[in-house]
Amino acid sequence: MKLFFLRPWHVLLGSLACSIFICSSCLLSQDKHPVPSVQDTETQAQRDARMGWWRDARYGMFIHWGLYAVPAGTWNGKPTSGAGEWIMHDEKIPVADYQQLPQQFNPTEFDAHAWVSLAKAAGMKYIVITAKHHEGFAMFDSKANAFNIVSSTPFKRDPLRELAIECQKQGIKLGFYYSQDQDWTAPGGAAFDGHWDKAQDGDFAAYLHTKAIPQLKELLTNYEPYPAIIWFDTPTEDMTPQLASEIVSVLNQHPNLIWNNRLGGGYQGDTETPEQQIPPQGFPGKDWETCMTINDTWGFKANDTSFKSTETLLRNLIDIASKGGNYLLNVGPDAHGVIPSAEADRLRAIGKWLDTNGEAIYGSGPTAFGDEDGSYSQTEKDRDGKPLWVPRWDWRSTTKPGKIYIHIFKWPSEPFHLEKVPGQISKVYLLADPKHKPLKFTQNGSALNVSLPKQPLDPLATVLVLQKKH
Ligand code: FHN
Repeated sequence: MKLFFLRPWHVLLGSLACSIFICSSCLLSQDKHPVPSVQDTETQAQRDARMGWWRDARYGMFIHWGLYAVPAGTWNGKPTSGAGEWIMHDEKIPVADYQQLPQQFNPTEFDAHAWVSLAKAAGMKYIVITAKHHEGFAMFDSKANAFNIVSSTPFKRDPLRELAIECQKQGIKLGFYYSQDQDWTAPGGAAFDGHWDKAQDGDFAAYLHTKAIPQLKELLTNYEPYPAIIWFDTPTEDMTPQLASEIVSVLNQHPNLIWNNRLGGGYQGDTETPEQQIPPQGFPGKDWETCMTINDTWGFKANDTSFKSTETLLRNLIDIASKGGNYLLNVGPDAHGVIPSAEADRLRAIGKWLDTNGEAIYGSGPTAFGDEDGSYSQTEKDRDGKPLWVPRWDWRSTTKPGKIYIHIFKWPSEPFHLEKVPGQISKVYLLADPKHKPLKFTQNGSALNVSLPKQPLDPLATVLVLQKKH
């Protein structure tokens, strides 16, 4: 069996080295789909209406939470090197042993109100949580399979239901990640590099029919008005066009649903999903979302403290928005149900910036200045052996009708000079200035010079607004 993706530690090793998810959807054309998906048949206007809220959102919370939070990156006293949620695979833990973990999983500090409030305070507009990751453990009340949080833990509660209620109260969209293909505890579920326990052997189609599809139906019907998103992952060759089409028939019954490009079987889905990287020029004309860890793991690892700085995370959000994409930033709650404070603190700091500057992010369009500013390294190579693209981190731009936003990272010496400004500018001001006091500027054709104050209003990023003449 072959997987169409790279392993998490290809991503995690080597700072921001990239793992590009290579979607099997590239291999087949849409007209070969045994069952056409909503995406194949809808008009552009229907698609725009369906994707509208998601495009405006720009920023969401990914939550990887499952049984792997119990070992938290240590097995038999030994720290593991891979991502936390891959511990069963990496340590070749027998199914019977792994199935003992639910007895130790009692996350009594889980508080849906606190999690959703954190997402809101962070300025995030949607949440995508792992309903079932590759370990095969359902984090919801499933009648289809007893290996789930309600039936097999002392906790007995359904966190997805509690989150759905809370998300509705607080007006935030909720989506479910579902590992449809890899399932290491279900007979027949795929596993990267093959099975390590006889208990995993079985028929993939039978696994889909008895577990994955019934559970997807549960997720799609038991949490209304959610899920707004189904986030698939790691398709293998086992997911034939025929089998994928059975899933698509189910998805098609929920025509407002958004689902990503990782189902397999040749389906494109709605969104491109670069992982742990920001493509230099985005995906022009496509909906796309970079998913990324805050530290080096998706699922909680007690020893992983290599957290990205608030500055890096905020720059990533702005950079992604400037290329027309969304940022799905991951948190990994622990086995008590708590989102680590190092993660929460960073999210709140970004939320504070968004409180003032959100206008330049939410519902914004990509840069008005063409390709990202940067240059190819003379010495360093990217993963394809080509010269590494080194972006310049001076500023980024987003747009709205009648406005150009310049997010300045590196505060310039006066005057701030811009080339290739489209249109006539009538007013220039700083978004964080409550009075929006006009700044002095001169425009000569498409060249603009702006007199800025000596200091930035926010050292993380200060947004300059160029208002266009009507
Ligand atoms: O194997 C998973 C990994 O654990 C994590 O869920 C990420 C998130 O995009 N997806 C897979 C790797 O591509």
